[in-house]
Amino acid sequence: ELAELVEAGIALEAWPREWFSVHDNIRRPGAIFTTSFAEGEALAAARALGPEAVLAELEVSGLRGRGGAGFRTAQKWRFCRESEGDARYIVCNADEGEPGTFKDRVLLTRLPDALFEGMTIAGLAVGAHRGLLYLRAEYEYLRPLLEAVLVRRRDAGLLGADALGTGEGFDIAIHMGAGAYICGEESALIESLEGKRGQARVRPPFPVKRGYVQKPTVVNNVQTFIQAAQIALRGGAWFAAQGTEKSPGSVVLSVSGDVARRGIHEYPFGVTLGEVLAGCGAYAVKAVQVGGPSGHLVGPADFRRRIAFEDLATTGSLMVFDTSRDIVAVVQNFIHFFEHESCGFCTPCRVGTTMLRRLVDRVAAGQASEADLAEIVATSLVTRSASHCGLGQSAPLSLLDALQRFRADFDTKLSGQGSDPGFDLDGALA
Ligand code: L3W
Repeated sequence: ELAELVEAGIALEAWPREWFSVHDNIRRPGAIFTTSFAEGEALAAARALGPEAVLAELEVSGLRGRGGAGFRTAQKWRFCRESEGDARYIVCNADEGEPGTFKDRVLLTRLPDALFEGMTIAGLAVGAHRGLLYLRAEYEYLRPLLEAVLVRRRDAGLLGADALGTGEGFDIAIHMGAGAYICGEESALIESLEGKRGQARVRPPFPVKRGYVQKPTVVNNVQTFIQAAQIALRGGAWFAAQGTEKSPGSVVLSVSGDVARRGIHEYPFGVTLGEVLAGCGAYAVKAVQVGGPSGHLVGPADFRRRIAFEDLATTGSLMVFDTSRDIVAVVQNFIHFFEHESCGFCTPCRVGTTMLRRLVDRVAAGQASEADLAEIVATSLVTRSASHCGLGQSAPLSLLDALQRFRADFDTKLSGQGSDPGFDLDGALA
């Protein structure tokens, strides 16, 4: 249906609002959905400020990357600006592949001008003249809409020969992904942009030093660019007025699962998990997967924790499971995903995810013993510590959390057969 509307050229504003399910829980400074701006407004402010003052506002804002890791945006942009190179690049990571996460899809759909404006401002701040939007293959239906926005911005002089306002140009091209989850990792994404197979590079050097075609490159998430544009327009202090000291601004959460109001919920950082669950109409919650399968699986004991980089860190999603859910089935689904998406480059991830998938399948089938649980833990610890990139390092996290917090779900499935594990399972989990 959505694809048909795009093809028919029906204006975004006319699309049914409920399709986006955006629940704006805050109308305060820093909120992303309630503080959009007119086309060109933020860029005009950035042109007037100039690169140094834009970076200074970003520093004051304390903005941290909204792709998950929370690296300080001002620092990243400054590193790139100060790196040696005859060309620099701005890359937007719109490869939103984390299961349960769909905030960037909504942002791309609702605020595409703000995104391109943020990328252009990044170009101005670091001295780049080319931007690349790496768009998830599954979001292909958004491409005509985004291309149309690019054309309009070129016509308006907001992209093209004098986009930066100093006689210097900036333009943006869209590059489609091909469906690989690994390409959400920034260095694999860069490999993919260069036409190579998506495999994570060794970092350092970080992309700010050697990124796309070995040139200094800023890679940021969709939301990070939009918020940087808002900051250029309204100032760093405006943004830092909400959230916590270490996590300024708001968190935009994709909420799915056993809640009454699924969709995008925006809250100031520092909100407790329990407050968000209550706000979304969650009921009889047993577990919440925070930050997608690569994040952590938590239980009611964690509901008082704060969503912030310094506590329960996520910039992405909450998957809510009520008391009717079997946690073994949940983590079984996750480990199948990771085995499928492992790029196969390094042994700990390639073999580790396969071993874990087989073991969890055995538990789910009622064929496992206590020794298999011990094997799950031992294999998880190796996969977590020895994998080359974030995919393998995070693949076993939910499994370890599940064994720690929801052990009863595993124990009821054990066959009662098998040898003594000869392994301190609880000690390893602790
Ligand atoms: C310069 C240094 N730059 C770190 C930069 C680095 C990157 C950012 C974060 O992602 C999470 C995890 C995954 N000099 C630097 C430096 N940087 N030190 O800061 O880096 P890092 O290493 O802390 O995290 P990471 O491995 O890049 C870890 C998730 O991010 N992830 C993200 C996917 C995001 C998308 C999206 O936005 N559409 O798909 C993928 O791995 O799950 O939670 O920029 O260069 N000394």
